[in-house]
Amino acid sequence: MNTQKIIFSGVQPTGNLHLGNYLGAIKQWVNLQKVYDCIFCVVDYHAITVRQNPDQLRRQVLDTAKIYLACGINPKKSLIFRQSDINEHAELAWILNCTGARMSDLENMTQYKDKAGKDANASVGLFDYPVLMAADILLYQTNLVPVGHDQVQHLELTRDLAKRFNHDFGQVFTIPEVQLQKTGARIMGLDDPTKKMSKSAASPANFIALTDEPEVARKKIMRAVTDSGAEVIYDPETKPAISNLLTIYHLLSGIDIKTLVKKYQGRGYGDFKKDLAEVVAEFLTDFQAKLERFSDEEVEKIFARGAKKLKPIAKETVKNVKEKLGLL
Ligand code: AQP
Repeated sequence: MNTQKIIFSGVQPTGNLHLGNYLGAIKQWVNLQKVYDCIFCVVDYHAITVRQNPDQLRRQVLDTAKIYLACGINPKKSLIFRQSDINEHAELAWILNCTGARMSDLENMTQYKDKAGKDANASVGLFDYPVLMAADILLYQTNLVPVGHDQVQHLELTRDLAKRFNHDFGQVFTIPEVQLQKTGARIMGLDDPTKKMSKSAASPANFIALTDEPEVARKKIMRAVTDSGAEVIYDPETKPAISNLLTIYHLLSGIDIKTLVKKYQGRGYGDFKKDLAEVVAEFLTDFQAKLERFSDEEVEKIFARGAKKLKPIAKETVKNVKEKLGLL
């Protein structure tokens, strides 16, 4: 690693990665890797905060890395690794649990409230997930974390934990900044534009998975809920559904939103959706052709290389932390 900015981000290998994950997070990774030292993790320890089928999890870890590669992450430029290959993630999370994280911090996390709801059987891991995320980021002295909007609150906590530790025990951690896309940081569900597109949504009509058959995706776009009225207008407040579809169209085609609005003036939702369905289907066809090129063996080699380079950095951070605490 040289002295330039360090970028860290990751995705949970749970369910089907979707257009929200791509447009909100992974797409910006591809550009960032041209300029910075990037580390992209498949965060399997996060995945087990809810019960997983072991065989399926093994498969999804590899498939998630293949998605990174098919999206354009270059393993010769960026490091890709599996979180559980570096045990310092869990070790630092425990230390941060004890040194800076407060019950009140975690009780305020909206994602926990959304996911656990009133389920008394929700795991402690699900509650504590933001502290593990902080450990992931802080281990590598990360400067920038490119994520979707739903992770902003977790990033704030990461910054707080780092500041508290540095203040209470002495300087160890770099304070990371969040990096959001100008548009696309919050892609909404196709079945409900008031909630974000999510892998764990109750209905597959909520999302376009990156592995959806192009024909299936086409139908999902045609059936996506729309707003009252018939005009293609960009106004997320009053027209959340059509604004979300315009955002997806813009990000996949590169055509700016103003031009799209002009193009569909007076033409209604039908024409607009038909064209967007085509854009999405073309994107998926191209993406899935790339996805097929990567083998499990290749991914395992990329993971091994990532872990080999990153383990010493993680070890060094944990050593510094332990020294400050009197554990070494
Ligand atoms: N709808 C979204 N719009 C923009 N960005 C999004 N991200 C997730 N959903 C959207 C971003 O994708 C990255 C990886 O997310 P994750 O898999 O680690 O977990 P998540 O944020 O909880 O995503 P999901 O899809 O909603 O998964 P489940 O349903 O498993 O919780 C992150 O940068 C996230 O911001």
